[in-house]
Amino acid sequence: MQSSVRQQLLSAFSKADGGFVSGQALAEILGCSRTAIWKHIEALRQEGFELEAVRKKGYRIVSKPDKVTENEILIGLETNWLGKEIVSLDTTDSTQKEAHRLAQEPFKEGTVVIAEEQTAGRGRMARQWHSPKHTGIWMSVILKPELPPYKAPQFTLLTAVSVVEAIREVTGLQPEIKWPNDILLNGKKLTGILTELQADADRIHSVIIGIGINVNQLKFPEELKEIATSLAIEKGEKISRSHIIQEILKRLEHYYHLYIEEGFSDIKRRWERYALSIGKRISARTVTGVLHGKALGITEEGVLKLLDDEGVIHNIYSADIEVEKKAD
Ligand code: BTX
Repeated sequence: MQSSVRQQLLSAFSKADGGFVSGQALAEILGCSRTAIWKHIEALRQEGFELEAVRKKGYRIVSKPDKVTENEILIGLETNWLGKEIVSLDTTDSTQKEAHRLAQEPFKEGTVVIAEEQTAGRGRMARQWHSPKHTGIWMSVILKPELPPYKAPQFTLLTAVSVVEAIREVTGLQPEIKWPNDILLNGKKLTGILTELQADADRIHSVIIGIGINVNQLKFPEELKEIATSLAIEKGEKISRSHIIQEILKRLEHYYHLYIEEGFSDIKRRWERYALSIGKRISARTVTGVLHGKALGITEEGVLKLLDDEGVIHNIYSADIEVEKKAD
């Protein structure tokens, strides 16, 4: 089905909010015959949408498929531009890789790449990200802010705030952020964020934000068992992936505008509210060694400030941190 026709059709059902829309009304909105409408409806059914057709009333959506297809996300998506272009893949090596390729084309900002499965999902520093089929959210968002590259870490923090708030909204669970890019539930890793850049020395061309969320997995491979969790495990029920994606995209768009127009302070405040390590004693493993001390907070640039036992404040740009058991 052509993308614009599909968007119009889904937007008409979205506005009806579960109610019927007559074939005549759909034909007028889409500017095509009622026979053509019927064909479009059949195409949606093929994708897993359950649609009821009642004579003299028209059509209504009874249920959406539990897939993260383009249509699934578009229906009910409350953004103005972010995620209006969705590239949805059944399987791919890494959505980051695909997004990097697309970012070089004259693609619109806000394109989202999403996959049901990644065969080579990646984390920071060439680590692997386990991305099994149909269970998680594996997506990459392309943004093109006119900013210098040193501002890029802020996008990780802005994304973390968006993800935490989306999860709170949909599930009522209260995840915590572990600087710089993890979101945890009950001390276990639920989400990883990977912010990558296409940039020259002074200017960002594209920010590619990779978001991996464990949603409906009920078990993990041996090596992740002790450290990973999913929303379904924590909540005890299956969670709609597309609903979470919609809520994330809505907030990402909002905080992105807020950031560009008013700066980072509101987002920083929210981030610190959800962060688990701030004010606590931590150890930070950097490439040059391990630092111990109290996490004071983050700067406007998203840099972590650590006060060591000699009273020296360190700016930490990249590290893996652990909250130490000993009270400060
Ligand atoms: P990270 O380097 O902070 O975390 C990677 C580490 O997390 C791994 O070494 C492993 O210990 C653990 N891990 C791997 N898979 C999982 C999982 N599913 N749940 C919990 N822990 C896990 C985090 O990097 C950034 C991850 C971004 C993933 C997204 S998915 C969409 C996009 N495409 C892509 O290839 N990467 C991003």
